[in-house]
Amino acid sequence: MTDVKRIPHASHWGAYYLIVEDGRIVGAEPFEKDPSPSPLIHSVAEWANPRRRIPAPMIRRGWLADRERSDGSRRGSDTFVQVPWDEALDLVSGEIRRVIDTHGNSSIFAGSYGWTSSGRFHHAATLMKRMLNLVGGYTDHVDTYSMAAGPVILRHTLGSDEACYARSSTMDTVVAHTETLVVFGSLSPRTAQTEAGGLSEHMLEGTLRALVAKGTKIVLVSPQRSDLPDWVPCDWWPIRPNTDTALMLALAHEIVAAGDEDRAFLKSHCSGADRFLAYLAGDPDGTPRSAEWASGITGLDAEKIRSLATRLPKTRSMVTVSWSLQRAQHGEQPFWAALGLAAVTGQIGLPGGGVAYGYGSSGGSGAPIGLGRSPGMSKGKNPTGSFIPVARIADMLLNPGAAYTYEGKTRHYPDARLVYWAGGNPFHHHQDLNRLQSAWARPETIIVQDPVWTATAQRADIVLPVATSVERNDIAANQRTNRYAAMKRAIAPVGQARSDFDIYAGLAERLGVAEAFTENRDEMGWLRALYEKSRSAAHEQEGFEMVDFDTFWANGHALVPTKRNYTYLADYRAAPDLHPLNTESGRIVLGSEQLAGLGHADCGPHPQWFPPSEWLGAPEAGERLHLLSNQPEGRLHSQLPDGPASRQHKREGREVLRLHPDDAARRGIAEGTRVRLSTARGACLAVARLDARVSRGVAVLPTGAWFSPDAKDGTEVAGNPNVLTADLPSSAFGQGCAANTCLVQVEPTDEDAAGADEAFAQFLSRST
Ligand SMILES: Nc1nc2c(c(=O)[nH]1)N[C@H]1C(S)=C(S)[C@@H](COP(=O)(O)OP(=O)(O)OC[C@H]3O[C@@H](n4cnc5c(=O)[nH]c(N)nc54)[C@H](O)[C@@H]3O)O[C@H]1N2
Ligand SMILES: Nc1nc2c(c(=O)[nH]1)N[C@H]1C(S)=C(S)[C@@H](COP(=O)(O)OP(=O)(O)OC[C@H]3O[C@@H](n4cnc5c(=O)[nH]c(N)nc54)[C@H](O)[C@@H]3O)O[C@H]1N2
Ligand SMILES: [Mo]
Repeated sequence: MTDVKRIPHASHWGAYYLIVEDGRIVGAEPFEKDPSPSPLIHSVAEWANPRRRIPAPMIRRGWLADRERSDGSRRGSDTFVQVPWDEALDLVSGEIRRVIDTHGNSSIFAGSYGWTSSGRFHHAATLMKRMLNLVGGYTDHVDTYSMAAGPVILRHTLGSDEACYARSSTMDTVVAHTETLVVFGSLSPRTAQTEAGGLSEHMLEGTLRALVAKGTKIVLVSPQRSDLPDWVPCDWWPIRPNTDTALMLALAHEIVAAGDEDRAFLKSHCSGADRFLAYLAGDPDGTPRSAEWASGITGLDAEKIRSLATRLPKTRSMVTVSWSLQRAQHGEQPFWAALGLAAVTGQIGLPGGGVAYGYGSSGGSGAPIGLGRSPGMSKGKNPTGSFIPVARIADMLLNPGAAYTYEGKTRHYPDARLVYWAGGNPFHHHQDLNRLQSAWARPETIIVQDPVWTATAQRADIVLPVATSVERNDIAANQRTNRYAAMKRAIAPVGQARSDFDIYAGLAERLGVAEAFTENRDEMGWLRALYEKSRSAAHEQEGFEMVDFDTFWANGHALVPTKRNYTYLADYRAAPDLHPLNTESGRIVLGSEQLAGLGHADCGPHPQWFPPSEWLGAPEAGERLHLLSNQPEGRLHSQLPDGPASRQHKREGREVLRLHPDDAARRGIAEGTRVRLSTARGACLAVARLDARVSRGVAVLPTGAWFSPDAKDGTEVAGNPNVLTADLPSSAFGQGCAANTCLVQVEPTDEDAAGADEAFAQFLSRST
């Protein structure tokens, strides 16, 4: 008789049930309370497929022979030797010890950026940091690839970056109050289906339907009409990428020029407004930042800009800015300029008014606010205090000791000898991967802990195979969900895989800190303890009674307290002196003394338009297209590339490049043509799709293809945009990644290169 089980589980894309038949995952069913479940749940069974899994601990042959003196440039081409777990853990703990003793703790780079699984207990990077802090610490990273330039500038101008994450105004206030919603970037279930830690109810689609029903006026400012679902009527403004700041400045200028600005609000709630208004008026170069001025930069119609400027202060208006806008050179500016525009309308702190950052960028932004305390393991304290801005990894590896600036301070890169990565994929997430590849040859030792043979694991010295979330027990949670979800073990670990916790516990034992690391709890002991801590916090802080752990585990989910109908900065608006912001003036900063003092050429004392190094308005742009590498609809980044949700969006096993039919025709490209994309930094292949919802001059290639450079000429064959992008900082102030600033050559090709699947098969036969 077959044994069929329905096992509750969850991922960053939500809660669901795994249907398990005789120990095999045969399907997935959505969580019954999720109004818009993500199609990604049907890809989860792919974790069980051994094809991409790392079967056992593996050591690179050259490293095994020569250890820290091995030739790092062989990473990616050397073969691997399988070793028993005990030997692998001895080697890893030996390396940690050696590097601490010879070079100091800061020479261990364990920033380990990445999304890993949604489980809050087996969280790969947190557990690694917990272990390393017990032996003296490591070099960490700050900010994220998602968000760096934007939050950095907001910390200094709004006093906090929480408007971007846990504290943005809830979107129910937009439905109830907003009359004009201006979306810079996107507002789309494509990105909102995921949230770090997962959501058990996806609400954006319902919110959008409510806005449609109400007839709220929506202006979509984006190079892509598909950044808002087709069924949401809007006025589409196909802006040139990276020029939004100019439009925001012009809207502010026209409001001021018409005398419609809220003088009282600027005076009572802002500092440095004079500096900002003087710039709008034309200081210092005599160019007023008018609708005509912005029209020349953005490619938009000046009359339309002026009429929106008339409307914004006279209706309840909300400006929302996607996270993507600050993943660009000068990415600080659109976030700051949007704050300036909202301040000029005087609507900050009013329900449905002001500015929001990242509605829909992830499922939690704009969802009800979690009042509980999300369960999570403690990292402990890092005694080194050493860190780098997350996207400066290649700079750090290439230039140990070199000076750089960040948030107004001069700092120096540490001398990283050991790199330990768990739960992230830099050969997916970093820009200019060919440059990263050269930098990656530098460290003495690289350890990667992942379930699958990612491009990063392929380039490691020691590879530790991890059990995926479906092979262990955990809890999915975060500060924006209304329910914690049980992630129950559905199948036995594949091959010799072990859980992240078990791996670190084994290392902690070898490093003499086992008890401090495990606190004598096992997996289920920790889940119970973490859950009960959150449950008491809900009781003590909110008087909310969550069910006990056993009931939660039996049900598969538990409600947590949330707050709806929340307006960010309502308290500050009502009483600025009682609720001062954590800025230089205690007010919203529109003109910054700090930035004036720093004198950065690429981040000045007020929101400002700076032409990026690559954009369509540059005289040297020529025939190139502006490449946007957005989030893949059928995947989370590089994860589960063979699942049905991901496969559905590929052709020939490659990623699909979308471009306007006119741009395609001019290049002799038809639907389905194989194309070659190139910049001075690298080249990749993709398959063309013609799409009139993409603005002219723009090309869109989602992220997430497994980095697969062809052995002959290095052309990347799977369609990974990061061989094309530039590894430039947003500015000397924010140091964020600038993936969306990139001009590319696009041409048809009959290059008969291997596909991505063949490239992976070649790796396996060559290396293992
Ligand atoms: N060009 C361009 N590049 C970008 C972006 C862009 O817009 N354009 N976006 C950037 C952004 S916003 C982000 S957040 C990054 C994302 O970059 P990453 O977060 O690095 O991407 P993922 O593919 O999610 O990597 C997660 C890794 O964790 C592994 N994993 C899954 N579960 C477990 C587990 O339980 N334990 C362990 N140890 N490992 C596990 C997966 O196999 C995978 O290799 O990419 C950035 N890169
Ligand atoms: N399905 C899925 N969802 C995801 C993820 C995933 O991998 N898969 N990743 C998650 C993560 S880690 C993050 S950080 C968020 C990111 O969330 P976002 O940053 O909001 O997502 P993106 O898809 O990078 O960009 C959204 C849109 O911005 C537009 N855009 C790009 N540049 C510009 C510009 O200069 N001006 C204007 N006006 N528009 C521009 C593009 O048309 C793009 O489609 O998404 C999350 N959601
Ligand atoms: Mo992200």
